[in-house]
Formats: sequence, structure tokens, C-alpha cells
Amino acid sequence: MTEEGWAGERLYSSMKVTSSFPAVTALPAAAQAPGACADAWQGLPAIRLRLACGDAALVALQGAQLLSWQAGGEEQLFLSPLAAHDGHTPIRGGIPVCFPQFNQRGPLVKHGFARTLPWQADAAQAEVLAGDGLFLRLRLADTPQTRAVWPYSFETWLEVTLLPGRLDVELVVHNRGDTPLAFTAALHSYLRVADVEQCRLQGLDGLPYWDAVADTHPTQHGDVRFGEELDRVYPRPGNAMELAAPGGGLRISQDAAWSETVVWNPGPALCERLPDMPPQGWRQMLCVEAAAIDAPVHVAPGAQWRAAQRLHKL
Ligand code: TA6
Repeated sequence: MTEEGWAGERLYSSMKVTSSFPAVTALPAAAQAPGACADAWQGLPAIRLRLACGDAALVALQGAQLLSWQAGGEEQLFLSPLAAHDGHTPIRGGIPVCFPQFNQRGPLVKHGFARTLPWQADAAQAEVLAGDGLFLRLRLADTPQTRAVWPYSFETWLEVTLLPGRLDVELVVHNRGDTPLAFTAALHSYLRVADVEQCRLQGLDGLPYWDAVADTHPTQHGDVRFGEELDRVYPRPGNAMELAAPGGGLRISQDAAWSETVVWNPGPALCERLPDMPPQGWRQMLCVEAAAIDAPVHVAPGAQWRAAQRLHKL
């Protein structure tokens, strides 16, 4: 966590935890109390964070994937009701971590292996932040299985900071080998909306982009609107974006190390063909992704790279 004002304010105290990782039994009573606790989603191990103000988050250990973020009493992330939960198929929705490869831009499985592997985390290690906040770190390191497809020694963390009305998600990549490491990555955030056709994404006006559907390179004029399949890669905007939606919105920002912003909505036709989406699911979501994809990120031996995406409920 690098956000000004919060650094150094963590109280390194142990949380009230009623069960330790990797318990997979849902604990509804504990889940209602402020703090961090082991929980489950569809039988998969997860950690629930809950603030005194009522805001909450649920993170699956599979992929260190945020599955839910509730702020102001409303769910902010889209999670498909048809999402896979077999423990190895990508989960459709929340905030998948794409690493060490974005999409099919390389020889690895689409969006990299990190989103389907089990990460390590312990609710007991969650840190209480002064005021009303929680910080949780999840960890993934290389194994013989990862080295067989990606020959690097690495350690990566996903750092989740939950504050009232706000969720910060930061990816940290540490090269613990003795050769340079290169990767592409994204935080593939699925934002929940009531009707995407009533929404506008502001803050990308004037930027050139790659339209991956048409394979063209136009310039954005005005706000981004939704209705048909949309899959675009923009350079990171200089200022925060705003998702304007009836009844509320979201401010979305990303650190400069995330050099691109991807905006994706499958639209009705592609949505029909996605087995883990309901036919009308495209209306309830849009992805605004913090990405580092046009040029691979290089990390020198022993060095670290880190970058956050920050979501603020408006
Ligand atoms: O980030 C946009 C994108 O790369 C799209 O091209 C689309 O494929 C989407 O991700 C979802 O990918 P997934 O593998 O999760 O179905």
C-alpha cells in the first residue's frame, strides 16, 4: 500500500480470527463482524474483510481474485452467477489478476497462470488500519509447475486495502532469480452496473486507442458508451477516470506503472457465446482494467515492480 496518509498507520495487531487458512467452511457469524476471517465461496477458500462502517470484500485464494466489494451497502463488482467454481477454471467476474501474460500475447495460457493457481494468505495476518481500514496481502511464488512453462524465479503479492468507500488493489512482482524477468499483466476489474447502456466512462477523451474488435487505431471522442462488443486498449490517462452511472458512480485511477487501460464489454452477441455468462450479463458489467501490456515490464534480478488500481465510490 503506498497511498499517502495511510503509510505507516497500520496497527500490526492480530485480527480476531475464528478459523485459519485454508479452512473452506463458511462462517456466517464471523463474516458479520468487523475484521478479517477465513470464509468460502462456492466451496473455494476465501478471506472476508469487513469494516466497522459495513463495507466489505471477499477474496478467493484461487487467483487472489476479489469476488465482492460492497461499499455504501451496494455491491460494486460484477460476479457472474454462472462463474466456474471448480478450483482451476478462471472465475468470471470480480478482479482477476492476469499475470505473467495478458490475453494471448505470448505462449502461456490466456491471461497467464496466476488467475487459476492457489495463492497463499492468512486472515490472521490481515492488518488493521487506523480509522476504519484493513490490509491483506496474498502471495504467489514460482513452483516446478510454473517454471515448466515460465522459467523464472519470482514472488508476487496482491495487496488489498479496504477503506470506507474505497478499494485499492496493488500487484507487486519480485524477481528472485539471477536473470532479468519480463511479464505483461492486468487487474481485469469487472465493475457492476445496473444497465451498462445508461453508463458513460469519462476520462479517456482525446486518447488514441487500439480497437481490438475492428483492429483499428482511432482516437476517443468524448465519453465511452456501451451497447455492442467493445474491447479497447488505451494509454493510461493522466487523470482519474469516472464511471458515471444513474444513482452513483466510481472514480477509477491507476499508478503510472500500469501503462495502459483496457476497457471491455462483450456486448450481446459475444455474451451469448460465453458459457459462464447469462445472456443479459453484459448489461450488468464493464471491465476497466489497469494493464501493462504494450511493452513487457522488465524486472532486474532482486528488484521489485509494483502498481495499484484504486476504486472510489462516488
Ligand atoms: O481484457 C479484455 C480481454 O482480453 C478480452 O479480449 C476478452 O477476451 C476478455 O479479456 C475476457 O477474457 P477471458 O479469458 O476472461 O474470457
